[in-house]
Amino acid sequence: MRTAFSPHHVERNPKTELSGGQLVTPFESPRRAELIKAAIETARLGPVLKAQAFDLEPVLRVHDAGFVAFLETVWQRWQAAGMAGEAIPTVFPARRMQARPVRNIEGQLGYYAMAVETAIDAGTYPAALGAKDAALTAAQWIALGDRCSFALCRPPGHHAAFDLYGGYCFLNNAAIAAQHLLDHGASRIAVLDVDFHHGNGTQDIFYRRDDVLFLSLHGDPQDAFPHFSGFADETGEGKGLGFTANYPLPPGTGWERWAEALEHALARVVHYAPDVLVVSLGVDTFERDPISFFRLRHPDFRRLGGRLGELGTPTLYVMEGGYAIDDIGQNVVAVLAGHLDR
Ligand code: Q9C
Ligand code: ZN
Repeated sequence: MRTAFSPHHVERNPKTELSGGQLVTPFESPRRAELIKAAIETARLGPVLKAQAFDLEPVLRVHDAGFVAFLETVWQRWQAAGMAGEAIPTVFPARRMQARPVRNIEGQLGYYAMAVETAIDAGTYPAALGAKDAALTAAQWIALGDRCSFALCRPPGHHAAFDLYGGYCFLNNAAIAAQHLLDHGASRIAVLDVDFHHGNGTQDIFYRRDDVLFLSLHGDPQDAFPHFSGFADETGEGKGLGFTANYPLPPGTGWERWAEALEHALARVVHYAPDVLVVSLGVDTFERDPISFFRLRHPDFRRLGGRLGELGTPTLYVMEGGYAIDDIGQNVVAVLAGHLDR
């Protein structure tokens, strides 16, 4: 199995995340990707290769052009406005206000943000471009016949919607890859999101479509971020009705209950018979994750990979969350090794 990786990820290294009313060192750190890369190499799962550079065309298939232009220019404009710290919004188009991308940079930050924990720094955009390159490179390998590949993306992507960033995400790597596969021969893609958090961005992008089946297992939005997306009654719209499935689960959920939801989701995948399965792989379901509340244990990640490998569908794994730094490499390797049955 090949892994695609972009060294540009290190360029995103913000000093701040708003958490519990304090500016703390971000949970989503450069070390995460380096530890995963090292664990894959140590486990000899296959080569870790530098991502190929793609242009913006595949990005603009799923994201708003104004949003991408905002990401491209926000840091320079924030600095030009004389702001001393990292770029964080302060005001939002809340209920009954005008949701318009006004010219002022603070106004634009509020317009394009879905959450404020995620500060933007000088290297955020180049890192986000590198993550999308990793996703597209690993997708290309699947299009050319690989049975399984891994996009070691950082920053993650699944909270990034058509025209929204937040939840540590800027470009939706999994959605960009899924659309690229559809544009290069696939007719149906299933995206299975096993990150602890609901993949609101991926859901948003494909909500009205029947060529992407989106399934997500996650902490109940009553209790967990992103709080306003991921309820069981969100099932798609228009011709996409029935092509979104959400499995919100309560605090303390362990393997038994989680695997029950997984089996429901996998039955839907098998019935849909996708050409490719894209897995939004977060390992923040781990029992010691610092910001999440599921209780999956290390061996459960191997079970997950094994179960996905049994489907026999070409599978693209796309890295999302996971913040238990001491265990992140081993947990990701467990999923991939389980899939490869080695
Ligand atoms: N007090 C991903 O896993 N806020 N994003 C958490 C904790 C943001 C997670 C609040 C969580 C974002 C890709
Ligand atoms: Zn997550």
